[in-house]
Amino acid sequence: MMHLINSKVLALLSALMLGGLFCYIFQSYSQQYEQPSILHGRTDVVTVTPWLAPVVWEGTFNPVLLDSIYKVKNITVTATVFAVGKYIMFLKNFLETAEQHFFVGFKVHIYVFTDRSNEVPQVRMATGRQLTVRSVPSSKRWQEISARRMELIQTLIEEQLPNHNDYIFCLDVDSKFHGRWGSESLGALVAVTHPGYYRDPRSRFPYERRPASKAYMASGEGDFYYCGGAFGGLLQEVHHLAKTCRSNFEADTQEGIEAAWQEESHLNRYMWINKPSKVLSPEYLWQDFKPKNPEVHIIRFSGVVKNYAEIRPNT
Ligand code: UD2
Repeated sequence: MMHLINSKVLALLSALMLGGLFCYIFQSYSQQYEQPSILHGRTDVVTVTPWLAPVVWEGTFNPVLLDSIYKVKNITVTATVFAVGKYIMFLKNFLETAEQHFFVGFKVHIYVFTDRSNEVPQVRMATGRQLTVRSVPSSKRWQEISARRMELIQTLIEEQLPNHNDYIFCLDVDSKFHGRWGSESLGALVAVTHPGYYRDPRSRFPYERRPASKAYMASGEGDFYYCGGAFGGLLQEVHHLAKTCRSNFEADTQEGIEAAWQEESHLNRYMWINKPSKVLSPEYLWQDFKPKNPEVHIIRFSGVVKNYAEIRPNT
């Protein structure tokens, strides 16, 4: 009798275990996630541009689903960051927070461009993530440091990054990650709307307004005002962007012109002509000194407060 009960209990337990195993396998392979809707979603913000590029806001995407799409593609995400002169002081925070939030679980390669290689902090990086330090000359003008980035990004892509199916993001160093920045941001050409201007009419955007400049934007032109501090996309697209902005910047220099916001002005002209295929909301580059607006549910990356007079080589 006892023997019979034992075997019944055993059979029941085995059935339960098998059932659990089946559910687990079924769930992992069937990729179950919340049903998408074309009727319900965020209504307080615009989530698509008039040229039908997504505008990425919290609540418009499923991170687990997106990661599973890009994981199988085995992509590498490169990030460039410049830390010239005293800006090296921002690098530790940038790198440490990137470890916590920037493409976690993906292959990431960060290139640091600096004139102070010996001051690059040691930051522990997870498996699959690496850092390369590149030496660049110092400069007496911050405008030049900021603007020369396009040239160095162009050369990096030409010389070091032959796999054109991969992605790159070019980021300001005086910033920190606070929340996820991941596969939802991937696209052919990606721009971030500037936190200071996204509520303004285009007449207030600080575009370059002199017709003699190659960054010129006439009144009535322009979609958004984009940040110079974060942009990216497929390597071949960003290569074209960097090459064009660099060549326009140099043509301006020949004429004795420096655009109002250096390479940011050229980037804005470029994005007006070559519409970004994905637009990132100001969640992707906020500014620490700005209080959070209600439509911003999460700040993912933000510029730290800095004393320009103290850190720039010139004023
Ligand atoms: C804005 C843009 C910046 C750039 C600049 C115009 C944002 C958030 N920032 O910021 O990307 O377009 O206007 O030129 O959109 N740098 C050094 N050493 C220096 C000076 C600059 O390494 O001495 C590098 C560093 O990576 C820094 C970047 O250049 O993050 C931009 O310089 P910035 O942060 O001083 O420019 P800012 O705040 O005016």
